[in-house]
Amino acid sequence: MSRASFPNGFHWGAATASHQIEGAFREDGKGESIWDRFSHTPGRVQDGDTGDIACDSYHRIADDVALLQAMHLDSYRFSIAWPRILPEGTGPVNEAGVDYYRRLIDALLDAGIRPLPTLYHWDLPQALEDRGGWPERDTAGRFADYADTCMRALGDRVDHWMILNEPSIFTTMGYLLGIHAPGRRDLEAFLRASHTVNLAQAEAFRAMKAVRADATIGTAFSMSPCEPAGEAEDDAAAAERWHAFVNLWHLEPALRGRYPEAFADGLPLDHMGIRDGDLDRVKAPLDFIGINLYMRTRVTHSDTAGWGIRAQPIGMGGDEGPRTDFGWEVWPKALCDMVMRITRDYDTPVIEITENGCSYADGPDKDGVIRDGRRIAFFRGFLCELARAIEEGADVRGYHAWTLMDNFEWAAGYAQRFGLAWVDFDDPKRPRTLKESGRWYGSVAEENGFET
Ligand code: IFM
Repeated sequence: MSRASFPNGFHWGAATASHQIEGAFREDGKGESIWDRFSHTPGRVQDGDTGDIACDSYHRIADDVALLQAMHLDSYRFSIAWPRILPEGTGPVNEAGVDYYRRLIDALLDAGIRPLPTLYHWDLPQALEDRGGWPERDTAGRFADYADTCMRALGDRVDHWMILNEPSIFTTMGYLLGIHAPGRRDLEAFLRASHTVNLAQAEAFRAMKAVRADATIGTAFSMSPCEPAGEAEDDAAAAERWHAFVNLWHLEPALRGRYPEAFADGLPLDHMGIRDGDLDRVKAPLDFIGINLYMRTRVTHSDTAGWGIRAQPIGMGGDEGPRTDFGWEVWPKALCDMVMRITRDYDTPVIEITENGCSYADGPDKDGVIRDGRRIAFFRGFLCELARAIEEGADVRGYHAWTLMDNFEWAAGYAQRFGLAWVDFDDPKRPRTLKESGRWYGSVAEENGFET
């Protein structure tokens, strides 16, 4: 028997996001977000589900902290709802909203848990979407003002911050494919949004460092190792372009002040609204790279696909591993491959795994026990691969399971359960019960590793 072990001081955590857990969607002065508007629009979210109550975390700080403690976790990644702090996206600060996060952070600190807030996990104030949303360049400045507000309000008690969650996902799903809020399908809007988001990331970074130069600041990037689907050379080239587009589009500008070569015939710079000096403006020497990873991606060359990228991802992962209830292939090696690629290509940066997890619907049996062995197998596999990457030289400082408890899974509503704890959405008190996977993960955190 051997052991998957992790460095001393390694952070074990869980992740959530404001709109997915908080509820209280119009309480204490909170403004409307694009997800409030989107989920209240019939036909947008499965079963007509909304985040109006979600896990009711706005009223259940103690329950959430107790769950983290029960699993011996020492890091909690949550997000701050921009419209709770600035209801109109700009203008006067809503002190009640700030107070909620102060109480949450203080409860975490009292429990010896590191708060790791993300400034933007997809709940743009609707008022800003009404003024053009992310495709509108001005949104970058509004975001930097919001970042400055958060750092001034909470920087006395939070050392580690994340700017964005999965910029490539929220711009693609929200502005190109229309599957997520605000539900637009417009290539030009998407291209402009992706550049505004890169400006926003860098301007927020500078605004935050101006308030607290010693803060540790990163972003959580959605990543997936891209493999050629076939033997042909053009599949290999297509996989590299897709890698540039899905994994590096928001990282390379920050770290190197340039866009990666994702488009077969050159970058659509004019369509992105890039102005002179912008490639300097998008630079932000992030203190760490957050990696959110769920699966690998297989890619084939296609002359017509990918809006000029000429690459077509196939399916949800490959077709060798088992599938989660969401249909995503379980392929643990993807984590080691991705971490090592970033380690090699960016000179061994500090990395945190900011999300990794799986959706399985397993619920309480007749004794009330949630036997989700498939989730344990998932975490076992991925954590073994993470230990391998660390052994091979990657500088990984922490791991955050997605997610602390079942919650609002965006367009899938409550139909997909990713939690380490089961939430009873039929009960107004939203009771949480640790699943078997939560117990297992807790033992890993307590022992900083596990027997394989
Ligand atoms: O629930 C999401 C999360 O908000 C962002 N990353 C992927 C998760 C699972 O789909």
